[in-house]
Amino acid sequence: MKQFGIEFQKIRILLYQPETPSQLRQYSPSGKVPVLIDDVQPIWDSLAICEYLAEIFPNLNLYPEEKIARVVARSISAEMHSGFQNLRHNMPMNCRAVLPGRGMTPDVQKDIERIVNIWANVANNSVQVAICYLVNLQLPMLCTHQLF
Ligand SMILES: N[C@@H](CCC(=O)N[C@@H](CS)C(=O)NCC(=O)O)C(=O)O
Repeated sequence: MKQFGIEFQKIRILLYQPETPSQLRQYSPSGKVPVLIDDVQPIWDSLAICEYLAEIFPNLNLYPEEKIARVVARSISAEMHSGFQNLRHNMPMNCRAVLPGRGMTPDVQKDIERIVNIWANVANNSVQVAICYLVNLQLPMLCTHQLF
């Protein structure tokens, strides 16, 4: 939102603290971040937030204008959102966590190769998709911000 000049206020909540679940529930029905609250309505999932912003700010072209580039951008966003379970499980984005027994496995390696492959194809085929995708990666850092 910052990238596109959309005004918003940020609420900071420390994750993984004893009081975190009750604090998150004040804003987010799922008890997770990110959540964007527009007026009184929460939108509580990163992809839903991206889609919502694309819908209410059509002039900003958050997704590419060109149909095929848009389809590819949406497919990548959806795959990123629902996929890579082995990578997420074994190498979660928590810089303070110590996770004995987790780390690189053959399945994690496959997830990483798929991500590299997505980027290689995007770079070869469509600059517009790449720009959109980079921008969308920033969008989840919306309203409620996690602190490590
Ligand atoms: N599918 C959700 C995932 C949300 C999610 O797992 N958020 C984590 C932080 S990245 C969270 O809120 N963790 C806090 C908790 O589970 O207590 C999305 O992308 O919005």
